[in-house]
Amino acid sequence: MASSVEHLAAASALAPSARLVGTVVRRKEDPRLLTGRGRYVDDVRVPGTLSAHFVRSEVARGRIVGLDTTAAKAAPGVVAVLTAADVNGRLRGRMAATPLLDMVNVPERPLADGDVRFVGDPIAVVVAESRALAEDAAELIEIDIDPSPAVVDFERAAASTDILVHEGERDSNIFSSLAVPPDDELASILSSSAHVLAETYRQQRYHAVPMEPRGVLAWFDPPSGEFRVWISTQSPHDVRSVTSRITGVPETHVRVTMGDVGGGFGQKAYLLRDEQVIILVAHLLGRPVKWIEDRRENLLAASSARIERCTVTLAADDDGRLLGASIDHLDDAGAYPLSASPGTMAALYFTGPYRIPKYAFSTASAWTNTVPRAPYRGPWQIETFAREQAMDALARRIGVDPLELRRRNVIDRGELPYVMPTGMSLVHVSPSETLEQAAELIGYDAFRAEQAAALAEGRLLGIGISLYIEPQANFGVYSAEPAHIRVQTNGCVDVYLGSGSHGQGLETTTAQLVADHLGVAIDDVAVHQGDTAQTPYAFGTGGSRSGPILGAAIRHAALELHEKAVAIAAGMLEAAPADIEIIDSVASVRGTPSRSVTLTQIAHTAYFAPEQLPPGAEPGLEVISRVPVTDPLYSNACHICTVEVDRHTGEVRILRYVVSEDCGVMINPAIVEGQIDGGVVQGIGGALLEEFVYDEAGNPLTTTFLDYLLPTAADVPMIEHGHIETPASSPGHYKGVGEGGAIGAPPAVANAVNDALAQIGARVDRFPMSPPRVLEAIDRARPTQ
Ligand code: MCN
Repeated sequence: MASSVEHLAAASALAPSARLVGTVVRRKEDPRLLTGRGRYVDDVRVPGTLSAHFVRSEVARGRIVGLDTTAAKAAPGVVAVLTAADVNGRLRGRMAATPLLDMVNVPERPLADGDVRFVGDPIAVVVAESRALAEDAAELIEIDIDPSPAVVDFERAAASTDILVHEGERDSNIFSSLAVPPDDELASILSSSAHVLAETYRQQRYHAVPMEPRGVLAWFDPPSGEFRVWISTQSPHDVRSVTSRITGVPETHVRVTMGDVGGGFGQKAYLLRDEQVIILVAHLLGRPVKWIEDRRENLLAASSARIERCTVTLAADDDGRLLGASIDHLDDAGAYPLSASPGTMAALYFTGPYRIPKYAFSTASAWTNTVPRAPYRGPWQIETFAREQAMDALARRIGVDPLELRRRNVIDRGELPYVMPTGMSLVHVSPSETLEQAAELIGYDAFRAEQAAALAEGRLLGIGISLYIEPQANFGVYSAEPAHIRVQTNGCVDVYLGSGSHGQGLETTTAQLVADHLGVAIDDVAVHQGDTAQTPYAFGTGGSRSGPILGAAIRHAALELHEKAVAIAAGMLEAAPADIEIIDSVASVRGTPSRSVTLTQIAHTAYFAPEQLPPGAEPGLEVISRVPVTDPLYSNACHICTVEVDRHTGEVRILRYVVSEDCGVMINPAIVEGQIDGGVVQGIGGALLEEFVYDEAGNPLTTTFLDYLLPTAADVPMIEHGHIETPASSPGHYKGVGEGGAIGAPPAVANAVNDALAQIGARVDRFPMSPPRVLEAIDRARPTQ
């Protein structure tokens, strides 16, 4: 991948001994994962395991008037057929994730009880000797549902009082709402400025689609009282807490292991409803029960995201300088969301990289008779999606180039800390530098000339920019991550992480940090993650926090151990600690390499000869660190892409895609770029291909990959990278990068497509921008003869 690095102040941010941090180190986990030696949930074998299969509603809304499981119960190999009557009464506590207990007010019920509320709502679970037998028996269950009109459209749901998703339990379809209305000054700015743009942007429903669907193997063993759970998750420790809470089994008796995870993208951040059913069923049966979601189920019943509407009002003066803004945001929560709306984050960060002095917002979230919403990579990204398209629309309105409009409004480094109108203080960001770097990398001005020449030949080329700030969640439980490092008695190093990788390459970046800051060879570092019996408590991986927050803890723990090892070595070598250096697990007196001891000898002393330790030193060589990172943490980036739109077929081809990213000090630039690329590909899918469609009655129409279209290698160009490294104030100065690609890409692509189409007076405002929609827009713009 092309790459351009501008180190602003990074050098001073690195440890003096840094050799691996900041360099491309090949991923330690790849030989295992690429040769099929990963261990996913379905690879776990426990003797006597039963298979579970869900029977789900085929109706979006209605009363269950008949449910006969007799024939299924008598089918070969069937151990149990369970419905709400068997399972729901066993629920001992709240189903919402622990940090969200105060934010989720959805009725919590494991299986549909009396009525169904979306297609895919689990009604019964068949447990049998094998998956095939469970699926066969499921066919024998007779379900009679008396359907009633469903509310599928979230904008209608928000206003509806005649159809309530949770009728009898909630008196409206509003899941949550928050507003800070405009004051008189802003109201006047928004009505009487030289340029006022008011436009509504709608995003379609699309899904996380992890390569490994959800899966859980739960085993409650009554004689021992032990509960084992193997699960594909982003937060094993919270799975443990929720398992304990819903079953009443003491948390000390619950052990959760996550193994390798084939992608989560937010869908696996919180324990979802059907996974909790499996845990309850395993508790009830006292036998190991496995459920591996199939692809159709994952599309139909796991979770959706991104289905949102945002009306943006932007006011600017004659020169295009932004004076004020307001947004009115609404999203679709689906029927049973177990997580909060991302609307508040979207509203708080809407002004993003621009100088916007006055701002107001309203945001709400509505229940609908559809699959529940869960977080998805950059859950709040509607703010970038709407703002960046609005910036292009405003530029067209004013008659300036979109790059120029951004240049006039982007926050410069000299203005930092910049207090956003919502009160948050932007620090350590570089929006204008990333804008300029991306414009240079793509050759913005040259492209404009190429575009004009192409138009003369009848070809439609376009260029699109998207600029954003990516906040990292670092409040409450999210502000600290633990790292436990143990130098073993033979000098090898084990690192135990409370969170775990589901594709982010944490084994590698963790080992890099430990190798550098402790002074050991990277191959001597083993990283363990995702087992609650081994690792310290952490909420889990999400919010792009492994780099900044876990990184700070790993670094701190390694430095603490380094200091102790130096003190022990100094005693052993009869030298001053200041003269000791540790490189590749050998401590020596600086300038006299022959005076040295190995880390093995140091560890031996630490564990086996405590009487030889320096005064006051504790025996052993291990540390657990949690470094709270509470200062604001923001990454930022600029995406620019170029496209060609085929005016005859409506097809969009991405020609080039450039990302200039600032995630502070990069621990591993290859992993950083891989994270960006993965996110960009998902964002391209969102802009051009992916959509989960319901008909008006709430029937899903896209439950296979034949009709739910994912981007393939042929749809994506090589992504080119530029980096700006503005150190954060946190230890190590790392900022997160995992979500940005998926945030920036949809509006960059949309702006490029509409930049191409603007040349013939056309505009697409429905997503994904599929060929028929592009053709329709071109047709609409064609002058009638
Ligand atoms: N990193 C780095 N230098 C930095 C920052 C990060 O080298 N300055 C490295 C980190 O050490 C880590 C990786 O980059 O190895 C990502 O770090 P970070 O940005 O902190 O993100 P998290 O590890 O916390 O991952 C969460 C984020 C989210 S929220 C989703 S959703 C997501 C994602 O990352 N889902 C993913 N990336 C994913 N990648 C894969 N392959 N699969 C998913 O499900």
